[in-house]
Amino acid sequence: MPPIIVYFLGASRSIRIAWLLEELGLEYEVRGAEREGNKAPQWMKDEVGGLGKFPVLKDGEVLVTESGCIAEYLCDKYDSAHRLLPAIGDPERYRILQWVHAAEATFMLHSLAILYTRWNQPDGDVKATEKNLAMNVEKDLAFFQSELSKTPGKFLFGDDLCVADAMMEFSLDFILTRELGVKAQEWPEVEQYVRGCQETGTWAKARERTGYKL
Ligand SMILES: N[C@@H](CCC(=O)N[C@@H](CS)C(=O)NCC(=O)O)C(=O)O
Repeated sequence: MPPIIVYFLGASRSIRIAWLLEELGLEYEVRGAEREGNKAPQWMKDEVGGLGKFPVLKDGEVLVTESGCIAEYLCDKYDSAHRLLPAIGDPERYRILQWVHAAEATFMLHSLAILYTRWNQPDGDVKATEKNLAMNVEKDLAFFQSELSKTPGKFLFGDDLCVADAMMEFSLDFILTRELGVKAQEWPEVEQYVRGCQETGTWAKARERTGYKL
């Protein structure tokens, strides 16, 4: 089998997939580059086709897009012990998948609205718009913190990492680092959670392999 290829765009959600590949102990090739003027280089888009957004995973003949879908694919195919994601039908699976989806469809959706406002409305009343949009991000982070406080360990479901953490770490780090709707209050528990994720050996290895920096 040819090695798994991860198409990795610098400073992006692609880190989720490199981290998961490290967690699963899989061999993989990193193919990618930094952005050129906020966009992925054309050669990357040409190689994978489709929408031209990254990460993209190539596993032999199988091409998978959308980081959440790639995460689920990798678990279903390579996590036969169900360490990162429980089996189909197990109620715990859906408690975990809730976060896999929320990472994109809630946390990134709400925070990107603020970033896009900054980028696209330079002459408008960005501050007032940001303040309104920040309410969603604040609710998201408050919910995350309250769920986190229910766990006895440092990750979302205890001391063992799962696929929810591999998805949520980037969303939260992105929100905190780009200061998207977080200025009204401090989020020490969220910061500590992100640090805990980044202190895992597999995250560090993924960063080293890919040159990732947010
Ligand atoms: N929902 C998608 C989002 C993918 C996405 O928007 N990727 C951005 C970077 S984080 C991208 O590839 N941008 C490059 C471009 O627009 O040229 C996922 O989770 O994979």
